[in-house]
Amino acid sequence: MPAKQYATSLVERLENADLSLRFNLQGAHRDKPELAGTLFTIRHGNTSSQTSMPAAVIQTGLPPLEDLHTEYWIADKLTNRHFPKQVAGGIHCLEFDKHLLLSASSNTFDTPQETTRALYQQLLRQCHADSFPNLLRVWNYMPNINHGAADNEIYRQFCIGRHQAFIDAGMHTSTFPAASALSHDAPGLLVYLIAAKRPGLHFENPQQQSAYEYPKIHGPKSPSFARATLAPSLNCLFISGTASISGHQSLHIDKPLKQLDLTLNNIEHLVSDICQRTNFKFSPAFYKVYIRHRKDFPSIKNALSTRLQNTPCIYLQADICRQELLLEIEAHYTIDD
Ligand code: 3EB
Repeated sequence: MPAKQYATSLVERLENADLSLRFNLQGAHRDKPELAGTLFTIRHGNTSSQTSMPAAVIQTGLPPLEDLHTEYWIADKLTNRHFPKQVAGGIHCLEFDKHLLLSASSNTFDTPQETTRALYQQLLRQCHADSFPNLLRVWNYMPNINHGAADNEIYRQFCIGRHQAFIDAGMHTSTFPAASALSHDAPGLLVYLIAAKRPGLHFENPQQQSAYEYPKIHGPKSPSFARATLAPSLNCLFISGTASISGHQSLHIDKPLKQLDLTLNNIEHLVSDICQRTNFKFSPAFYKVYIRHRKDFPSIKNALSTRLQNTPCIYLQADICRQELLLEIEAHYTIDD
């Protein structure tokens, strides 16, 4: 699409923005009532779940590396939020202003390819049944992501199953959404996603090969995700899990701080490229930092604090989808007025 036409269509979309997302990170020792306007919360770690929370709660098995363990997703200018419900296949649904939050998990993950395909098929069926066919953002948390040799590795098998389900649902590379895929301490695969009536705009990073075009040395089916998805209807830019990868190659083996540097450079380059293409400005809202080894947490946190200044960060322990990667960072930006 020509740049001018593209910018115009973005402005139109923005003017139709339903709501505006905000984020707040919290730890334990919080006896405030639910934060006003909370749309849903993501609680990390196997903390005992609180009952009688009015908002939708998704619980992951990602161990937090410090006291902050809960993401509050807050909606300003929300006009309509349905009551959270559970539908066929144990899928949890929350509908809000032309968007759908879905989550589902499997009990086990012994056959990752088949389980992933089946879980995704159920989720995508639900999106279509409710007329929210456009994926804006997907999170994937699975047990033992690096177990299994070569192409039997759990992550690689997961990639095959996800791709099959996407193709079955009529999707292609141009509709793949921003995503993250990490290991967590739970027996099954947890997938949660945001889908919408209107499509988001997906972007690639000029410094990285598109993940869906990675060569086969990284697995028989390349990963199905975009580097970023702009969701004007949420006033939000979702940056996918990003790591120390240049082109398609992992760099800085065994050097966590160098990996951090390249990861942040990748994110900054991607965001400034999207700025240029769209003429929008973005402000960082929060970063989610996945670290493989607990011992690397203090030095990574120290380096990140200097570089990011006031951007809130949540730090979680997670194995990353390639054995040599020591960290991965996903980011959430809001569109400036
Ligand atoms: C990468 O850039 C690192 O399979 O959904 C990052 C984000 C990664 C999402 C996914 C994988 C995924 O290839 C890994």
